[in-house]
Amino acid sequence: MTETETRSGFVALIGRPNVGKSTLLNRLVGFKVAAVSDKPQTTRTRIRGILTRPEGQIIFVDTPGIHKPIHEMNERMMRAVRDAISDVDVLLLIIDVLEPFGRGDEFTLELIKPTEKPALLFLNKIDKLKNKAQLLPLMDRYHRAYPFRELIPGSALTGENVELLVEKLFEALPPGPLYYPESEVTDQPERVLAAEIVREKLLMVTRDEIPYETAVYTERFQDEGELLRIYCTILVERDGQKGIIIGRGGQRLKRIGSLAREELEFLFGKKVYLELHVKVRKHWRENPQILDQLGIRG
Ligand SMILES: Nc1nc2c(ncn2[C@@H]2O[C@H](COP(=O)(O)OP(=O)(O)OP(=O)(O)O)[C@@H](O)[C@H]2O)c(=O)[nH]1
Ligand SMILES: [Mg+2]
Repeated sequence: MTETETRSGFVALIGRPNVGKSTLLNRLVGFKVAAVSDKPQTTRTRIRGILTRPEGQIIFVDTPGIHKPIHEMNERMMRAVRDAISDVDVLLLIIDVLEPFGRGDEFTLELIKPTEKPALLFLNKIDKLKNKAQLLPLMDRYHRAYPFRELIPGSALTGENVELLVEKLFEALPPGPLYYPESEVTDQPERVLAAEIVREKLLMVTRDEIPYETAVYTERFQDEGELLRIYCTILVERDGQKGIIIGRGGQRLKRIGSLAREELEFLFGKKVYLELHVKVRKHWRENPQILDQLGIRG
Protein backbone atom coordinates (compact mmCIF):
# COMPACT_ATOMS: atom_id res chain seq x y z
CA MET A 1 0.00 0.00 0.00
CA THR A 2 1.45 3.37 -0.89
CA GLU A 3 1.42 6.39 1.36
CA THR A 4 -1.16 8.26 -0.63
CA GLU A 5 -3.68 5.45 -0.25
CA THR A 6 -3.77 5.60 3.52
CA ARG A 7 -5.07 8.27 5.84
CA SER A 8 -3.46 9.06 9.14
CA GLY A 9 -3.13 11.59 11.90
CA PHE A 10 -3.66 12.56 15.48
CA VAL A 11 -7.00 12.73 17.25
CA ALA A 12 -7.37 14.20 20.75
CA LEU A 13 -10.00 12.80 23.10
CA ILE A 14 -11.15 15.72 25.16
CA GLY A 15 -13.98 16.41 27.58
CA ARG A 16 -15.01 16.85 31.18
CA PRO A 17 -13.75 14.45 33.87
CA ASN A 18 -15.38 11.01 34.04
CA VAL A 19 -17.25 11.17 30.71
CA GLY A 20 -15.51 8.01 29.45
CA LYS A 21 -12.55 9.26 27.38
CA SER A 22 -10.17 6.55 28.56
CA THR A 23 -12.80 3.83 28.30
CA LEU A 24 -13.33 4.90 24.70
CA LEU A 25 -9.60 4.99 24.01
CA ASN A 26 -9.16 1.46 25.33
CA ARG A 27 -12.04 0.22 23.21
CA LEU A 28 -10.79 2.02 20.10
CA VAL A 29 -7.35 0.43 20.29
CA GLY A 30 -8.62 -2.87 21.74
CA PHE A 31 -6.15 -2.81 24.61
CA LYS A 32 -5.99 -1.34 28.11
CA VAL A 33 -3.64 1.58 27.62
CA ALA A 34 -5.27 4.03 30.04
CA ALA A 35 -6.59 3.55 33.54
CA VAL A 36 -10.35 3.82 33.95
CA SER A 37 -12.22 4.52 37.16
CA ASP A 38 -15.51 5.88 38.37
CA LYS A 39 -13.69 8.84 39.95
CA PRO A 40 -12.97 12.08 38.12
CA GLN A 41 -9.38 13.04 37.27
CA THR A 42 -8.23 9.51 36.66
CA THR A 43 -6.12 10.45 33.64
CA ARG A 44 -3.22 12.74 34.48
CA THR A 45 -1.01 12.67 31.41
CA ARG A 46 -1.37 12.58 27.66
CA ILE A 47 -1.62 8.92 26.70
CA ARG A 48 -1.33 7.80 23.13
CA GLY A 49 -3.19 4.84 21.73
CA ILE A 50 -2.68 3.66 18.16
CA LEU A 51 -5.26 2.15 15.84
CA THR A 52 -4.08 0.62 12.57
CA ARG A 53 -6.57 -0.43 9.88
CA PRO A 54 -6.35 -1.02 6.13
CA GLU A 55 -7.59 2.60 5.77
CA GLY A 56 -4.60 3.93 7.68
CA GLN A 57 -3.63 4.82 11.20
CA ILE A 58 -5.13 6.97 13.92
CA ILE A 59 -3.05 8.08 16.87
CA PHE A 60 -5.41 8.89 19.70
CA VAL A 61 -4.30 11.25 22.43
CA ASP A 62 -6.21 10.71 25.67
CA THR A 63 -6.18 13.73 27.96
CA PRO A 64 -7.08 14.60 31.54
CA GLY A 65 -10.65 15.76 32.08
CA ILE A 66 -11.12 19.51 31.73
CA HIS A 67 -11.43 21.03 35.21
CA LYS A 68 -10.37 24.00 37.28
CA PRO A 69 -6.77 23.52 38.45
CA ILE A 70 -5.96 23.90 42.15
CA HIS A 71 -2.62 22.17 42.58
CA GLU A 72 0.50 22.41 40.41
CA MET A 73 -0.40 18.89 39.29
CA ASN A 74 -3.73 20.10 37.93
CA GLU A 75 -2.11 23.09 36.23
CA ARG A 76 0.09 20.62 34.39
CA MET A 77 -2.89 18.41 33.57
CA MET A 78 -4.68 21.34 31.97
CA ARG A 79 -1.59 22.33 30.02
CA ALA A 80 -1.53 18.78 28.68
CA VAL A 81 -5.10 19.28 27.45
CA ARG A 82 -4.31 22.61 25.78
CA ASP A 83 -1.20 21.23 24.10
CA ALA A 84 -3.08 18.21 22.83
CA ILE A 85 -5.80 20.43 21.40
CA SER A 86 -3.29 22.56 19.53
CA ASP A 87 -1.12 19.64 18.33
CA VAL A 88 -3.67 17.29 16.77
CA ASP A 89 -5.39 17.13 13.38
CA VAL A 90 -8.87 16.32 14.65
CA LEU A 91 -10.68 16.89 17.94
CA LEU A 92 -13.00 14.29 19.42
CA LEU A 93 -15.16 15.83 22.11
CA ILE A 94 -16.79 13.35 24.44
CA ILE A 95 -19.75 14.13 26.65
CA ASP A 96 -21.78 12.10 29.14
CA VAL A 97 -25.39 12.27 27.98
CA LEU A 98 -26.66 11.89 31.54
CA GLU A 99 -24.91 15.01 32.77
CA PRO A 100 -26.81 18.27 32.34
CA PHE A 101 -25.03 20.90 30.25
CA GLY A 102 -23.13 23.21 32.61
CA ARG A 103 -20.43 25.82 32.91
CA GLY A 104 -17.69 23.24 32.52
CA ASP A 105 -19.15 22.26 29.15
CA GLU A 106 -19.35 25.90 28.13
CA PHE A 107 -15.69 26.28 29.07
CA THR A 108 -14.76 23.18 27.06
CA LEU A 109 -16.47 24.59 23.97
CA GLU A 110 -14.61 27.88 24.49
CA LEU A 111 -11.33 25.94 24.32
CA ILE A 112 -12.32 24.35 21.03
CA LYS A 113 -13.83 27.34 19.24
CA PRO A 114 -10.71 29.37 18.41
CA THR A 115 -8.94 26.29 16.95
CA GLU A 116 -11.41 25.98 14.04
CA LYS A 117 -10.21 22.37 13.76
CA PRO A 118 -12.33 19.58 12.39
CA ALA A 119 -14.16 18.13 15.38
CA LEU A 120 -16.54 15.27 16.08
CA LEU A 121 -18.84 14.90 19.05
CA PHE A 122 -19.37 11.52 20.73
CA LEU A 123 -22.40 11.50 23.02
CA ASN A 124 -21.34 8.74 25.37
CA LYS A 125 -23.13 6.41 27.82
CA ILE A 126 -26.34 6.08 25.81
CA ASP A 127 -26.61 2.56 27.26
CA LYS A 128 -27.80 4.30 30.45
CA LEU A 129 -30.38 6.41 28.66
CA LYS A 130 -33.98 5.21 28.82
CA ASN A 131 -35.44 7.60 26.32
CA LYS A 132 -33.27 8.37 23.29
CA ALA A 133 -35.37 11.42 22.48
CA GLN A 134 -33.63 13.12 25.40
CA LEU A 135 -30.59 13.38 23.14
CA LEU A 136 -32.17 15.82 20.75
CA PRO A 137 -31.95 19.05 22.77
CA LEU A 138 -28.35 18.21 23.67
CA MET A 139 -27.43 17.55 20.05
CA ASP A 140 -29.10 20.75 19.03
CA ARG A 141 -27.15 22.73 21.58
CA TYR A 142 -23.79 21.36 20.43
CA HIS A 143 -24.74 21.67 16.81
CA ARG A 144 -25.31 25.38 17.31
CA ALA A 145 -22.12 25.88 19.35
CA TYR A 146 -19.56 24.54 16.86
CA PRO A 147 -19.59 23.16 13.31
CA PHE A 148 -19.03 19.54 14.37
CA ARG A 149 -18.54 17.25 11.39
CA GLU A 150 -20.53 14.52 13.10
CA LEU A 151 -22.59 14.08 16.25
CA ILE A 152 -22.57 10.42 17.17
CA PRO A 153 -24.49 8.97 20.13
CA GLY A 154 -22.91 5.78 21.41
CA SER A 155 -21.38 3.83 24.24
CA ALA A 156 -17.73 3.27 25.00
CA LEU A 157 -18.80 0.54 27.40
CA THR A 158 -20.91 -1.59 25.04
CA GLY A 159 -19.17 -0.49 21.85
CA GLU A 160 -22.36 0.84 20.28
CA ASN A 161 -21.54 3.13 17.32
CA VAL A 162 -17.80 2.97 17.99
CA GLU A 163 -17.20 1.44 14.55
CA LEU A 164 -19.17 4.26 12.96
CA LEU A 165 -17.04 6.72 14.91
CA VAL A 166 -13.84 5.13 13.58
CA GLU A 167 -15.15 5.35 10.03
CA LYS A 168 -16.00 9.04 10.43
CA LEU A 169 -12.66 9.81 12.05
CA PHE A 170 -10.78 8.33 9.11
CA GLU A 171 -12.85 10.48 6.78
CA ALA A 172 -11.80 13.57 8.75
CA LEU A 173 -8.08 12.76 8.54
CA PRO A 174 -5.74 13.78 5.72
CA PRO A 175 -3.92 11.29 3.47
CA GLY A 176 -0.72 10.19 5.16
CA PRO A 177 1.64 7.33 6.04
CA LEU A 178 1.60 4.96 9.01
CA TYR A 179 3.66 6.59 11.75
CA TYR A 180 3.97 3.52 13.97
CA PRO A 181 4.48 -0.17 13.28
CA GLU A 182 1.15 -1.98 12.82
CA SER A 183 1.57 -4.08 15.94
CA GLU A 184 1.94 -1.13 18.26
CA VAL A 185 -1.04 -0.01 20.36
CA THR A 186 0.62 2.65 22.49
CA ASP A 187 3.81 4.66 22.71
CA GLN A 188 3.85 4.32 26.48
CA PRO A 189 6.81 2.43 27.87
CA GLU A 190 5.89 -0.85 29.61
CA ARG A 191 6.91 0.53 32.99
CA VAL A 192 4.45 3.41 32.63
CA LEU A 193 1.71 1.01 31.56
CA ALA A 194 2.42 -1.12 34.64
CA ALA A 195 2.10 1.87 36.98
CA GLU A 196 -1.12 2.92 35.25
CA ILE A 197 -2.66 -0.52 35.83
CA VAL A 198 -1.62 -0.52 39.51
CA ARG A 199 -3.20 2.91 39.92
CA GLU A 200 -6.41 1.73 38.32
CA LYS A 201 -6.70 -1.15 40.79
CA LEU A 202 -5.77 1.16 43.64
CA LEU A 203 -8.62 3.51 42.72
CA MET A 204 -10.96 0.56 42.39
CA VAL A 205 -10.15 -1.07 45.70
CA THR A 206 -9.91 2.04 47.87
CA ARG A 207 -13.25 3.46 46.71
CA ASP A 208 -13.79 7.07 47.79
CA GLU A 209 -11.18 7.21 50.49
CA ILE A 210 -8.17 8.63 48.67
CA PRO A 211 -8.67 9.19 44.97
CA TYR A 212 -6.65 12.33 44.31
CA GLU A 213 -3.82 12.07 46.77
CA THR A 214 -2.13 8.99 45.39
CA ALA A 215 0.22 8.33 42.53
CA VAL A 216 2.09 5.28 41.27
CA TYR A 217 5.40 4.91 39.51
CA THR A 218 7.51 1.93 38.55
CA GLU A 219 10.75 1.74 40.44
CA ARG A 220 12.14 -1.26 38.57
CA PHE A 221 11.01 -3.25 35.55
CA GLN A 222 13.05 -6.35 34.81
CA ASP A 223 12.34 -8.67 31.91
CA GLU A 224 13.79 -12.06 32.76
CA GLY A 225 12.45 -13.89 29.72
CA GLU A 226 9.81 -16.14 31.25
CA LEU A 227 9.10 -13.70 34.05
CA LEU A 228 8.62 -9.96 34.45
CA ARG A 229 9.67 -8.51 37.78
CA ILE A 230 7.92 -5.23 38.47
CA TYR A 231 8.43 -3.04 41.53
CA CYS A 232 5.97 -0.17 41.91
CA THR A 233 5.77 2.57 44.50
CA ILE A 234 2.50 4.08 45.63
CA LEU A 235 2.84 7.66 46.84
CA VAL A 236 0.44 9.12 49.36
CA GLU A 237 0.23 12.52 51.05
CA ARG A 238 -0.40 11.44 54.65
CA ASP A 239 0.42 8.63 57.09
CA GLY A 240 -3.23 7.75 57.57
CA GLN A 241 -3.57 7.08 53.84
CA LYS A 242 -0.74 4.63 53.97
CA GLY A 243 -2.69 2.63 56.53
CA ILE A 244 -5.85 2.76 54.41
CA ILE A 245 -4.04 1.41 51.37
CA ILE A 246 -2.24 -1.33 53.23
CA GLY A 247 -5.39 -2.36 55.09
CA ARG A 248 -5.79 -4.66 58.03
CA GLY A 249 -3.03 -7.26 57.99
CA GLY A 250 -1.96 -5.96 54.58
CA GLN A 251 -5.12 -7.34 53.00
CA ARG A 252 -5.97 -4.37 50.85
CA LEU A 253 -2.52 -3.92 49.36
CA LYS A 254 -2.48 -7.64 48.61
CA ARG A 255 -5.76 -7.36 46.78
CA ILE A 256 -4.52 -4.38 44.73
CA GLY A 257 -1.38 -6.36 43.91
CA SER A 258 -3.15 -9.51 42.84
CA LEU A 259 -5.70 -7.68 40.68
CA ALA A 260 -2.91 -5.69 39.01
CA ARG A 261 -0.72 -8.76 38.55
CA GLU A 262 -3.53 -10.69 36.89
CA GLU A 263 -4.14 -7.89 34.41
CA LEU A 264 -0.46 -7.31 33.75
CA GLU A 265 0.02 -11.01 33.00
CA PHE A 266 -2.81 -10.75 30.51
CA LEU A 267 -1.47 -7.55 28.93
CA PHE A 268 2.15 -8.64 28.65
CA GLY A 269 1.36 -12.30 27.98
CA LYS A 270 3.77 -13.69 30.56
CA LYS A 271 4.17 -14.39 34.27
CA VAL A 272 4.56 -11.33 36.44
CA TYR A 273 6.08 -10.91 39.85
CA LEU A 274 4.74 -7.64 41.26
CA GLU A 275 5.92 -5.92 44.40
CA LEU A 276 4.21 -2.82 45.80
CA HIS A 277 5.53 -0.32 48.31
CA VAL A 278 3.69 2.59 49.88
CA LYS A 279 5.58 5.82 50.62
CA VAL A 280 4.42 9.03 52.27
CA ARG A 281 5.48 12.19 50.42
CA LYS A 282 3.75 15.28 51.77
CA HIS A 283 2.55 17.74 49.12
CA TRP A 284 3.83 15.62 46.23
CA ARG A 285 1.23 17.27 43.98
CA GLU A 286 3.13 20.56 44.31
CA ASN A 287 6.58 19.00 43.88
CA PRO A 288 7.99 19.54 40.37
CA GLN A 289 10.61 16.77 40.65
CA ILE A 290 8.06 14.19 41.72
CA LEU A 291 5.60 15.33 39.03
CA ASP A 292 8.36 15.00 36.43
CA GLN A 293 9.16 11.51 37.67
CA LEU A 294 5.47 10.61 37.37
CA GLY A 295 5.42 11.84 33.79
CA ILE A 296 2.91 14.61 34.67
CA ARG A 297 4.62 17.22 32.55
CA GLY A 298 1.93 19.36 31.03
N1 LIG B 1 -22.64 3.09 31.44
C1 LIG B 1 -21.52 3.53 30.86
N2 LIG B 1 -20.45 3.83 31.62
C2 LIG B 1 -19.33 4.28 31.00
C3 LIG B 1 -19.25 4.43 29.59
N3 LIG B 1 -18.02 4.89 29.28
C4 LIG B 1 -17.37 5.03 30.46
N4 LIG B 1 -18.15 4.65 31.50
C5 LIG B 1 -17.79 4.67 32.94
O1 LIG B 1 -17.53 6.01 33.31
C6 LIG B 1 -16.51 6.06 34.32
C7 LIG B 1 -15.39 7.00 33.87
O2 LIG B 1 -14.71 6.43 32.76
P1 LIG B 1 -13.26 6.92 32.32
O3 LIG B 1 -12.99 6.29 31.01
O4 LIG B 1 -12.27 6.72 33.41
O5 LIG B 1 -13.55 8.48 32.13
P2 LIG B 1 -12.53 9.64 31.69
O6 LIG B 1 -13.30 10.59 30.86
O7 LIG B 1 -11.29 9.08 31.09
O8 LIG B 1 -12.21 10.30 33.12
P3 LIG B 1 -10.92 11.22 33.55
O9 LIG B 1 -9.70 10.52 33.12
O10 LIG B 1 -11.06 11.26 35.03
O11 LIG B 1 -11.14 12.55 32.91
C8 LIG B 1 -16.05 4.63 34.52
O12 LIG B 1 -16.71 4.10 35.66
C9 LIG B 1 -16.50 3.93 33.24
O13 LIG B 1 -16.75 2.55 33.42
C10 LIG B 1 -20.42 4.08 28.80
O14 LIG B 1 -20.46 4.15 27.57
N5 LIG B 1 -21.50 3.64 29.51
MG1 LIG C 1 -9.36 9.22 31.64
